[in-house]
Amino acid sequence: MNGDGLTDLVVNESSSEAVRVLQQDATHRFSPLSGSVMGLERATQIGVADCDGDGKKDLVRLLAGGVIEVLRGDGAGGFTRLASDRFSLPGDASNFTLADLDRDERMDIVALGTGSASLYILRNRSRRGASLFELLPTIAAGPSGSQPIALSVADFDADGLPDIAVARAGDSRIVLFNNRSF
Ligand SMILES: [Ca+2]
Ligand SMILES: [Ca+2]
Ligand SMILES: [Ca+2]
Repeated sequence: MNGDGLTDLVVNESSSEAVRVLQQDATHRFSPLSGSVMGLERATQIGVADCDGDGKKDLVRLLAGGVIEVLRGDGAGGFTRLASDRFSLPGDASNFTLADLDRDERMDIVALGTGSASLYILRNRSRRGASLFELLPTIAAGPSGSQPIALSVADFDADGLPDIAVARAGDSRIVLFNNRSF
């Protein structure tokens, strides 16, 4: 997170509703990076990716009400929170994954709708210094009551495009969504 070549940890603290960055030193010990703790709305999940292509890792957070918030990293372990870096999904989401679905080298967001059995995709249209995610049409992840609970992205048919797998608790199935959109 601070560009020193050593992998750091980002911790989503649900008790204090904060994010904390733990930096690794050369002896492989982790210590809190000063100024890295942010008082935030509670997030159910966080992810790390360089969303705006400036070479610095950003944080992606899933908030209640189906809101995705991007905190832009400064490359030194600090993050900027801007009101314009929030993107609404059509409904509440239980979890998300980051994947470059259209292979434009910008990480897109795939989220699983809560209760609605829906897949939500936010296509990354960000430019350097400006986060922008465009909501694509919702995809049905299964019939109502199929309870999708987990998703994963990988190129399952080896055509070079990442596909989406959804695990459903209601009918005990794993369903593949072949990427033909891009
Ligand atoms: Ca960035
Ligand atoms: Ca992309
Ligand atoms: Ca594929």
